[in-house]
Amino acid sequence: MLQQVLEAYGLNIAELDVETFGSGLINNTWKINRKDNDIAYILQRINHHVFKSPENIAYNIRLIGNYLADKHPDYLFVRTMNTRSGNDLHFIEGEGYFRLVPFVKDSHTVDVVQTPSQAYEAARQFGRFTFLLKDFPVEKLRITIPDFHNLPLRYNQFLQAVETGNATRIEESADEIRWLKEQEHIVKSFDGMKQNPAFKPRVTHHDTKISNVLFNSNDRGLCVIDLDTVMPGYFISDVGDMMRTCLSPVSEEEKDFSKIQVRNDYYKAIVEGYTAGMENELSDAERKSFFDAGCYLIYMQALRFLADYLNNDAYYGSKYPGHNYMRACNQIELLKKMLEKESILRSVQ
Ligand code: GN1
Ligand code: MG
Repeated sequence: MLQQVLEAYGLNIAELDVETFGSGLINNTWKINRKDNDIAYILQRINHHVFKSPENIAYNIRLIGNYLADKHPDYLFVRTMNTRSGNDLHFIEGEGYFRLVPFVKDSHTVDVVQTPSQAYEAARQFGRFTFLLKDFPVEKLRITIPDFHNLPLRYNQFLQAVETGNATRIEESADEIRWLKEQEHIVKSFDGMKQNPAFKPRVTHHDTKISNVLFNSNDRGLCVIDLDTVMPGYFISDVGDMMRTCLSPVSEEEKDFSKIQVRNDYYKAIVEGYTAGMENELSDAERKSFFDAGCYLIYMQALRFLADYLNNDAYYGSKYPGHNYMRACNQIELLKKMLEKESILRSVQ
């Protein structure tokens, strides 16, 4: 299969080393290294059960790439490569959709954030990406996953799973279900945010974990990658998912919950980095909502993991029994720690 894909790009598998790459849950990713020189590529198979129209992703990337090349030619935008027949996606019946991008030389990604300065750099890159596209007509972007960060809808999907999901799992999760329902006020707060015109729809990345930023050898941020979920959205999505994935020293996979923490210095780094990247674009109301952003996204992920567990792991899959239950409990713990720090974190602006 890989041989066939690489041939479409004019590459000969005999001249290449291929390794699986990254830690994403949705797409498959490989790093392709040339044996004769240090040129490398990243190959991805897009999960078309999740992204129902991969052409929409390709369309958005083309539009944004052209805009940035025209208005901000200095920005390092990692463009998708064309196949020999000139397409930016390669489809193989029964296998799916593939795309190839060049691997940026001397760049690296970070899987787990190590210092507040890395968090600052990452947040600045996500802010900068949205800032550079502030005059781009955001309504032209196609929706690659409808209602992706629609919290009320995610909450309803969770309630639905509690009604119709696996009965044994529902019983086992009774405490977590009750606690998540008690936090419904977060959904109300999200609704209020969406109705407030001070929150502007902008070009939003929607998957802002640290591993989606390229760093140079001095650990300075270069650009953002993984543009599958770039769509119209709100700043809370990007800031919130950074908080979800950077505030704690351990990830959503950690089973020892005593290691989960909300670190004030990383929170400050995200606020300052994002604000710097966005220059003066954030409204006062947005600037006051950094804490809420973290709560929205952590809560949303807890709902998504638990709903998936109740639905027999249909979306995220599971590497061991109870995996999505464990992930949901991890995110609940993170949200509890976040809520405990509300007053101190709200004072960081
Ligand atoms: C998925 O595949 P990955 O890791 O980039 C998910 C995100 C979740 C994340 C949780 C399209 O992202 O929304 O936050 O898992 N992406 C999609 O690890 O559902
Ligand atoms: Mg992703």
